[in-house]
Amino acid sequence: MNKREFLKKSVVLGGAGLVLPSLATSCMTNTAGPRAGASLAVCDSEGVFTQPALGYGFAALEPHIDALTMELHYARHHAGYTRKFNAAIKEEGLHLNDIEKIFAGVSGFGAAVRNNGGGYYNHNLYWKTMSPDGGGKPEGELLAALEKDFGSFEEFRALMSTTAASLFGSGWAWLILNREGTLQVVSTPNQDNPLMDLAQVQGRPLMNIDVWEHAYYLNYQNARKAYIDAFWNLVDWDFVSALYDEALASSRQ
Ligand code: MN3
Repeated sequence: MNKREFLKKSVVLGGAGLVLPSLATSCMTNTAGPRAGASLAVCDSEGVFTQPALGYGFAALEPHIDALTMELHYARHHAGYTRKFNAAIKEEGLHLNDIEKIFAGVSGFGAAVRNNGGGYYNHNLYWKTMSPDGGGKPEGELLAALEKDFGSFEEFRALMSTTAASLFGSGWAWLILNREGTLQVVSTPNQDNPLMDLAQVQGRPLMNIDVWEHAYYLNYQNARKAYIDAFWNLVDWDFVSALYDEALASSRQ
């Protein structure tokens, strides 16, 4: 079997959930298998990180997020991070395609890996956090955990909104499962994320909200709070719940 055949075969096997030795093309997150988390970092057969398909049209999130904002955000900003992330990896001679391993050691790499790698991953999660069929509130285990750790779903939502609204400058607000196994709301500056070794609080991201001005300025101008209020009409709780289940499972390994 030549190298190309081996790599192709490995990708197929990886999708079936077999754990393989570390492969150059393994850009999935830690565990192989058909997981929601695997959609957050995708590679082609050459091991180049690619931008996952959006999954809905640019206009699908209207009236909460307008089509032009979505198009510029996905096709320009996010595409740019993706391109520059791959260039930065090449530049540093990194032979690491597991994005979680890159983030776990990101303080040892150049700023271009940190900023563009974060920009690549963070937006992958953001697009998945939202859906035209989203909104409402979660059910089941995730709802129970939110109630346990925040008092109620409404209190969680208020805390995440305030965290996003009060973040100074550009960055992200997150719901994470922290290392103690507790749900926590955190923010990160710029394109940092809670998987990075230099994050103030580390944990597994379950959902995020982009509060860079490019995420809302065309429609909401400086009214960040109005954008955040509208965001809750879009949250795909099925996806967030699937990530929560996977984060719990991996924390028990
Ligand atoms: Mn953005």
